Amino acid sequence: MRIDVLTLFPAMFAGPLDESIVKRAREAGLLDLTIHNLRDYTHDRHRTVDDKPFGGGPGMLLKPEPIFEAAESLGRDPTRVILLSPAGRTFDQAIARELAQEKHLLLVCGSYEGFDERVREALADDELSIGDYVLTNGALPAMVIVDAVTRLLPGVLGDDESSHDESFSRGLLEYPQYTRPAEFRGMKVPEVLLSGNHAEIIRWRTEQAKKRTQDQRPDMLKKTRGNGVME
Ligand code: 9D3
Repeated sequence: MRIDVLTLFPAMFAGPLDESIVKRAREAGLLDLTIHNLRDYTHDRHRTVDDKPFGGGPGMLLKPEPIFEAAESLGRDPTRVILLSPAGRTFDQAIARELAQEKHLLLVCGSYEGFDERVREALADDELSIGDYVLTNGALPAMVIVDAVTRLLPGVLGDDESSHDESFSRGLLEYPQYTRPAEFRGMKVPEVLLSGNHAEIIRWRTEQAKKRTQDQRPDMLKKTRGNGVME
């Protein structure tokens, strides 16, 4: 899969996408990721990317020309152009699975300044937020989306890592887990896990997962169709 990211803050991307699973995916040629500086698509001396809103009002807006020019100069058409903004629909695992099917994404990061509406009208296929809190710009959201989508690409995770996602536990929070030692500072691992009784262990884990989900994320139980599979 190819992902292009358009941002005013390319330096923010150094680090998170050069580590761990995303690094491995890039090295294996499974992910072709390029970060582009929006300012590189301006032509004036001051490399202007923003301007005042027509009709007045506070703040500035991202000008349409550099964004359109960047999108057009990326060559082979992206299969999905996605704006990142607090006004988008909320990114979730179902959207991550959908995006992982695409050949080529273009992620356009917003900033405190919004987009000129013509970018939405004539360029974007989609507009995503990563949640209801205010960030300074769309760079972290872009990294979040690249990370979530990359681990779903075929061949990126080992069999061990990926089969877990398909297991019965999907749609529920993780059950409590323990490793050695069986007793640590007086805290004991639940007896059932040491019992070797597999049916009993599965029952215990399911019950614990449901309890924890009810407690921490009752909204997740409403979202499933009773089969524990996340939509
Ligand atoms: C005055 C209205 N503000 C919206 C709540 C303006 C505004 C604030 C912050 C516009 C852009 C931003 C910068 N944030 C993003 O570009 C952004 C974002 C976010 O702030 N939270 C969650 N997801 C995202 S995706 C892009």
